Amino acid sequence: MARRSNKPGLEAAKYGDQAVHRGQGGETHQIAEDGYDTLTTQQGIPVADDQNTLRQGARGPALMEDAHFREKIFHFDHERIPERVVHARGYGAHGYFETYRSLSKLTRADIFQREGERTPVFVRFSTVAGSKGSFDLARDVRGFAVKFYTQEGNWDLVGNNIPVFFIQDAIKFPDIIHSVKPEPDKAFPQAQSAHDNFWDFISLTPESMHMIMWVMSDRAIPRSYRFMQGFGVHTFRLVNAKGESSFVKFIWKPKLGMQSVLWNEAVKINGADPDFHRRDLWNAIQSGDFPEWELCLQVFDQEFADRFDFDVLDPTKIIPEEVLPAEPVGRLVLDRMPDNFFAETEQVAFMTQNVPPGIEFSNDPLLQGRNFSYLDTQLKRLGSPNFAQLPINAPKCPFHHLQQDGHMAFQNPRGRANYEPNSWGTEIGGPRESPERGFHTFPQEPEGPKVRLRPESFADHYSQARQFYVSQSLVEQRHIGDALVFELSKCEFPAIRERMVAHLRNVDADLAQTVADGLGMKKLPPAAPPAQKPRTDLPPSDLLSILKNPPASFAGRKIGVLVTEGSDAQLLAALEAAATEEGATIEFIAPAVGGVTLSDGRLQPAHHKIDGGPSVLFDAVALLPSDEGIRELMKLPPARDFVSDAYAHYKFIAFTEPATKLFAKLGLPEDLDDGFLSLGSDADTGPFITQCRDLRFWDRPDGA
Ligand code: HDE
Repeated sequence: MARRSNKPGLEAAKYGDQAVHRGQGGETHQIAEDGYDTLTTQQGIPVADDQNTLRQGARGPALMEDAHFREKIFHFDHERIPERVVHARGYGAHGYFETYRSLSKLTRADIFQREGERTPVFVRFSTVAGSKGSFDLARDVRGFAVKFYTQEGNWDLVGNNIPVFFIQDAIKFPDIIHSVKPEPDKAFPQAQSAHDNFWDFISLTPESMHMIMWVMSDRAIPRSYRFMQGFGVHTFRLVNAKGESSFVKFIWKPKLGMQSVLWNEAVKINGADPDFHRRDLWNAIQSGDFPEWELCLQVFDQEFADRFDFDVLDPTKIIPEEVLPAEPVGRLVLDRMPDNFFAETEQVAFMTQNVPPGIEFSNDPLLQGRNFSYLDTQLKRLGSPNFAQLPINAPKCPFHHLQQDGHMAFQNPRGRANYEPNSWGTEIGGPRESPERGFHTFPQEPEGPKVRLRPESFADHYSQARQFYVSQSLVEQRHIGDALVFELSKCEFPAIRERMVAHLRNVDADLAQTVADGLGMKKLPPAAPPAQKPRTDLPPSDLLSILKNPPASFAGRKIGVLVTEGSDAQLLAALEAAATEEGATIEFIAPAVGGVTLSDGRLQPAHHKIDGGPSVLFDAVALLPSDEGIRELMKLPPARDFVSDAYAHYKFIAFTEPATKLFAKLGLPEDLDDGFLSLGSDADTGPFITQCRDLRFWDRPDGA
């Protein structure tokens, strides 16, 4: 059991089998050592009995003087804090950011001055709509929030895995979020956009159409956090030491490439393993397979902004990389899980307004509104203006300010100076401003009178929605159509469905027709009147597609290997070796978790009993039953589901001959397609791994 200790100076900790627990600030704080393992109260008073309350007589009433009981229950009663109003469900990790080169020509930001410099980071991934206890594979945007602990203060790049947003002005944020959250009278549906309120709002908000294309695409059901891109979304500003400014968009690209799951898989994964994404990140980092992303910058000047097709301040628009390439400037590596979820992942407070000198904002009205919102929300959630003193939020560079007191202040400045100017001199007079080092805001000229007005340049709501759609492969386009049909089929009000199809007519005629057919709509509604005529001349951007940009290898992926009594030991060893060589992992699934005895008499323990390890949890499967094993397997419904799902989800399937009996029982075509690979006893398993690099065999006609 972990015990809390205040013994100073201990470097290593040991409890149970686990050793060395560093706190988020690097200090050791959960310690139990010989001679130092007595349970105490928070006041340090040793506890003699933690099993029974103090009572008057063995069967008598409890006594109010039981301070240990009172303290324990009091603390338990106060364990919960409000969950985040959005992005409540999340998972975080520590790591570092390493620069490829100096960007001093572009920015004076200290983090970008020196080649090869590493800056510590904490990253939190999240879903948006669901509450803390919801499932990982909701169809939703994913948060991708990075806190860089730079030498000139914390920089929070609070992004998403989608480069645009639903709305153009922060004043609409409560509305979009209310609409997607559980309906207020019913308190459901949880973590889902497939309901009337959401689509009602969307169908009345044409500016959301571009974002809707992304959210209905496979981007909204990522295979794991490790396989998704991240985006700063807004246009930001970089300012160099001479005070020269350029605009920038930030993009994170995963080294392992992008990958998503199918909707039918997502639904099943949520039942089989609601923590699928958490588990994936945990397993990867704990096994030393550290995920990496490259930070890429799209840098441009005012002249580019003036001639670009859309307003660079409009957060519902992207700048296609074919128009403006994104240059890699550094890498992010996540290499350490938090010691304690609550202390770090739950209490981390990201704020868009945290930018160090050299990085600034544009006038994007969504970003400006966010800068206002994030401070408020932290106070509500963490309950004290001193939340920046929590180790996960505190800067790792020296910091000096004259703010003091308040709830939970444990870093009040020493000495008599708590104001400035003062005449006490720097020794005892505290910190002073520094015109040289300090943050100077870029002196942008104001524009025009005070107005509540949406600029004309934000009026095109459909052209980039169309560009995204036509940039997708046919498979991906089909998924977008299916997702829209699924979601809108959950809307009870025909008028909402019709309004959506009316918008889709401005995006793409085929898509509108597909969705109308899927909804059983007898007649197409007229196209929605657009604020500005949609363009059809924007060229497709292949980089917007996941499938057109496949990964270079099967590294980081997982193969589910179904084994039975008597499975071929040699084959299994060969498969494991080939997978490891590729950087992929293998998990064994067997009729019982205790495992199976292989052909060479060796016991192979299983990771999963068959009904706890469905094929949706894996990227590819190998079915290696023996002659005797297949008979038992065929009697098990989960074994049948394992195979039929792998088939329907277009997965690559390696198999030994006995498995064909199961294929026949499931009614799979006798003439197996090229997504299947038969393995003999001394087979080379390399080709199967090579095949798996394509991730799915999309040519299968009867998939999900
Ligand atoms: Fe957020 N958002 N947001 N958001 N957001 C929050 O801050 C808000 C927006 C994003 O892992 C809240 O600490 C407003 C865009 C992430 O802790 C809150 C608007 C993008 C996270 C808030 C937006 C984001 C948040 C809730 C419209 C992508 C999770 C809890 C103007 C660029 C950070 C919290 C974490 C969290 C407000 C829109 C990303 C309430 C008002 C656009 C990744 O402050």
